[in-house]
Amino acid sequence: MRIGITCYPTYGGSGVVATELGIELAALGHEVHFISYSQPFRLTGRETGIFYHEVPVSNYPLFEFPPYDLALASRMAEVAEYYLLDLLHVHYAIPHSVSALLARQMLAERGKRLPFVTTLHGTDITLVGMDRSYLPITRYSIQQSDGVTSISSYLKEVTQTNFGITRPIEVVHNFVNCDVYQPIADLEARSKARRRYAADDEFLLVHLSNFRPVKRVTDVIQTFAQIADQIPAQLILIGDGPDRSTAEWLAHTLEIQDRVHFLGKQDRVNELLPLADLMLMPSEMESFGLAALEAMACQTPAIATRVGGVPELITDGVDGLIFAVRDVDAMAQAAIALLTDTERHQAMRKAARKTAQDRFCSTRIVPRYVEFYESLVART
Ligand code: GMT
Repeated sequence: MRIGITCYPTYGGSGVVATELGIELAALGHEVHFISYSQPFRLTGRETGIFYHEVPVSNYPLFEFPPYDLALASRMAEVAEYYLLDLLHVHYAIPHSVSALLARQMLAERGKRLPFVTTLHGTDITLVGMDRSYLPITRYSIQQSDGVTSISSYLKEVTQTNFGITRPIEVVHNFVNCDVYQPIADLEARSKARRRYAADDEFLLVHLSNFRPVKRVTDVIQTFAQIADQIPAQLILIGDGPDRSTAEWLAHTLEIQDRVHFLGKQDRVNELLPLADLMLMPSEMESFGLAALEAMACQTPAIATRVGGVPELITDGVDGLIFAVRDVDAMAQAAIALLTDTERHQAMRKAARKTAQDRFCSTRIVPRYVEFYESLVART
């Protein structure tokens, strides 16, 4: 098939899923065309079967807000026509779904078909989408999509309830490539790489996010401060965003700055996650929790919060631990108890990898998208 994909190309879960999906589809022999304002950050531009089409947004003194949505719709229609796309798959409803709807209408007028799939990722529904200025148009474009998928059952229910969506929504969970995200088999190589951040007798914890308020990065620092007070430990934080400086300030205030390493945005998180013993993901909301899944595939279980779709990923006490949002004390005590119980920790590490492999590997999930595309193209 020839598939167009639009996503936010910057750091964020929806862009990661869209990019990884494109890579997997191309590996299966499909032709994938990314249409976005810049090249998705996990692409090199040299992948076979993947093409990137930039959306130029020209400015004009009259435009206080350059209309990206319109430029995107035009580019979608052009690319679909020139490259004979079978369908468009847009990730994150706002504004991508609306642009796809316009592109479909533009082509329909000229007798051409361009069905589109909208995948809902989370904040497009739970935060941004609930804003009154976006809600009616978001609802309309979801309703008008030829196919809609959601990354968790939780998000499907929220979309149906809060948006009054009546059309079918297919749940297709987030996925991970279990060959790319895996434990480091060579233990000596792992120890060597790990020594960049922690001594052999220290535990290593990790956090990975876009440092938005919803991620509660300050809870990561508070939790870690309690852990480091009781046992030897270091923390690496991967990513960047609005709450980074507050987190840095807090690390200094709590006098743990020497044990907290802010790594910023990293391209190859699959090389860092397997170095850690435990992930901290104390989010206010996660529609799924892709970062935890990526860590689990590397045999790094997560301490997370009982929110959104997280319980669809983590079975509490088996392949991770889940707590109430803000319960920093409980998360810290649980982390200490787990890390100091080698047998239980090892069992949880193995269970985490098993969950990723058995339920969320790209080899299981990506074919579901392909089937979904095929049924949609046959129907429209
Ligand atoms: O996590 C974010 O803030 C980014 C956001 C996005 O849409 O880019 O991530 C959402 O999509 C991910 C991939 O589907 C999910 O795994 C995340 O749980 C979800 N984030 C939230 O719901 C806060």
